[in-house]
Amino acid sequence: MGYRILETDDIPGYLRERGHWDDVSDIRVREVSDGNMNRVFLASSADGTRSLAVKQALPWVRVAGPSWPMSPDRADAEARAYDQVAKVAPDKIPAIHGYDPENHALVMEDMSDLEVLRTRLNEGEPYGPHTSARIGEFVAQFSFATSDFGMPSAERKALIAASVSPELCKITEDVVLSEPYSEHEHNHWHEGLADLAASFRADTRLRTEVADLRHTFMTSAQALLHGDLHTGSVMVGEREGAHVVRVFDPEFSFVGPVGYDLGLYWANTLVSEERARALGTLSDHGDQLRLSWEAFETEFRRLWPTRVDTFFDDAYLDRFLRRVWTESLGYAGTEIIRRIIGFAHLTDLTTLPDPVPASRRALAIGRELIVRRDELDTSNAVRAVVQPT
Ligand code: SR1
Ligand code: MG
Repeated sequence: MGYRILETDDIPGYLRERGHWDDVSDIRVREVSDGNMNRVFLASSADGTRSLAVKQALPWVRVAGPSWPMSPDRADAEARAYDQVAKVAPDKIPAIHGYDPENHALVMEDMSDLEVLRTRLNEGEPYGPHTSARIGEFVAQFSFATSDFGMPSAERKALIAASVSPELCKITEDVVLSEPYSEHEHNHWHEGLADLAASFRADTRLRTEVADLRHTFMTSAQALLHGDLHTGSVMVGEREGAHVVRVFDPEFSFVGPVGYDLGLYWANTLVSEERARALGTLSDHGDQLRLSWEAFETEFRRLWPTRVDTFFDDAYLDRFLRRVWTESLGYAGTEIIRRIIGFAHLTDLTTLPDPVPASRRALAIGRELIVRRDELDTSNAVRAVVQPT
């Protein structure tokens, strides 16, 4: 039948065709699309006892419309990432009930009982004691398993070949790792930030450091990554008395530097901290970089004795983790900057009564993380950059 764009009314029939639901008369559907890229529908039974989510990639960037075409093959990358994570961290992703490559659609667990982490933080809630630890473990488990430490060489070469995602990587190379430092029609900013945007474009030291991070993004094939691990890609909540953390939306998944995933998460925690500081709701925000790193490092070291290639010795592990730390700081800086003067901004800042002071502070922090990443060797050193004097 070929690829067709699903509308709300198509979902009951689609779920029956795909073998997920027999009684179409029982299905109620609502569209809940929220991110920049795709459509999402929630289907539930009339009595509310059963529900599923359907996510479909459109042939364009959803928020831009058909003027920005984008292959829906990105859903293949998402399904592939979920397959890999399911082997090592199934408790940290939604249950996937099926992938339909013809329609680029995933049928998955309805997580509407949980809340997007960014939404919760924007409402003034704290992270709580477990969220960032689970994220650190997620990055460690996923990256270790898909690195040369956790996967036999030939299997990994096949994974690298299958996971090449040129179109989505190009988006990141452009909107995250170059456009914010050049004149580009995608860029926009609050008028109170125009001087900083101009100074970043003229900052040759900063541009060279970003070029280095960009080239590492393009060439370092350490592990399969989520690729867009911001606080809008994390759901949190309680189920049966337990704190639940689910990472979703890995459509930007590719084989790259592990620090890219940690760095994106760190950037978003640091921006959430600036929002909380501006609103006087600061709580545990300042602990999150440290907590996620400690959980990442602990889990990576716990997995290390299981490595398949033992030529990589313990001394190399220390060196590898140091490199991940340093690159994470650099990518955190690029994510902060692009979210303020690039294409896709963060509601953490845009919904502040006056976004300018917090955005200026965040931009300054982002620059520091990039240009001083080699010398910022502990979470306390990073704190000294972030903490107002
Ligand atoms: C055109 S896409 C802009 C951003 O939206 C996605 O969520 C990614 O973060 C991407 O960089
Ligand atoms: Mg997304």
